[in-house]
Amino acid sequence: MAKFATLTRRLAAGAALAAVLAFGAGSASAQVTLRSTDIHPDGYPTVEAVKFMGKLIEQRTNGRIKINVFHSAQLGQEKDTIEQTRFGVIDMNRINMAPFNNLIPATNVPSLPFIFRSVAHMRKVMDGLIGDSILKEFEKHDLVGLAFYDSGARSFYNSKQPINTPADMKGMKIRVQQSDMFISLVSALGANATPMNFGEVYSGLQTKLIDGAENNWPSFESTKHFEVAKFYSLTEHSLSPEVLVMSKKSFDKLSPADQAIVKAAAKESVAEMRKLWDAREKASEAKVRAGGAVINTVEKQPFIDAMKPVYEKFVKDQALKDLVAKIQAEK
Ligand code: GTR
Repeated sequence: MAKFATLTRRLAAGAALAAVLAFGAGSASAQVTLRSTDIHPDGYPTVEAVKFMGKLIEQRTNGRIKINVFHSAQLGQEKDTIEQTRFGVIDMNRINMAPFNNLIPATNVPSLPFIFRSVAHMRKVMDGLIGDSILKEFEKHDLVGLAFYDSGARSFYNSKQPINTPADMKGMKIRVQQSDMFISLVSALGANATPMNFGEVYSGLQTKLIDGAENNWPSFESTKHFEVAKFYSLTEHSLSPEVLVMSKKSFDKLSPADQAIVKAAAKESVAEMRKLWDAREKASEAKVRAGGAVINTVEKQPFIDAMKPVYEKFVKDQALKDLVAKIQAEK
């Protein structure tokens, strides 16, 4: 109930703000400020990449179109912001693929455990025709897929002990994103999956409501989860990318020329994001190590072997099977 009230308040506040910033359709000189959401703090590579994209757009439209990035979950946690973006209350959303998994079946594929052999493989796939075909899927859901950003590799961390084999995870309560695929992934390893908003994980770990979670170096560091769950085990089980989407409602209000500017700027921000990402991964790793995190590598094969039921459950229809096969065939 309290949650619903908060959401309603947020939606109302969002709608009011959107009305103030609303932009007129078709008028070439109208000033447009696009509201973009991100749960990460200011300075995080995803936040900076969207700001960079905003600068490109501002230059190319002589200041007519701007992006205002609301970082640190000011507009809500990821799951809630999806609906708001579909309704056009939020114009743009930088978000992980996982919260889309239940809504858009194709988004499960790049989130699948061990689907990519390396970051280079992931980048090649997401930059090419396969990535474009996944971006297209968003259009069926009132969204325009603009670009994919890196999210590194997600690994498990917990407050109890290093994880070396799936057996070490037996019975552990592990927070996951709100995605049935991630629930299944964690269950297949013998742990108990607890879907939870990103913003609630620190206190969940601190109060022992959960034993652990999974994420990349920069998120493990920026959230300070390493302070309350120091064992970080390099399972690197998912390279589930970030995605930048725009509300179809907001996109349709732009002229075709401005739409092209937005699309091009989004794609150009990818290289900038990767530069920032690569540097941040190293800096974050150094920070958590210095902060007392205990890191171990793992032999991945037993984890890979345990993922069979996940593939069986989430790669059922032929279109998704083809998608998986195409990704695996990409050199
Ligand atoms: C981060 C990702 C966020 C969010 C978060 C989470 O790596 O950038 O978009 O998905 O993980 O675990 O909720």
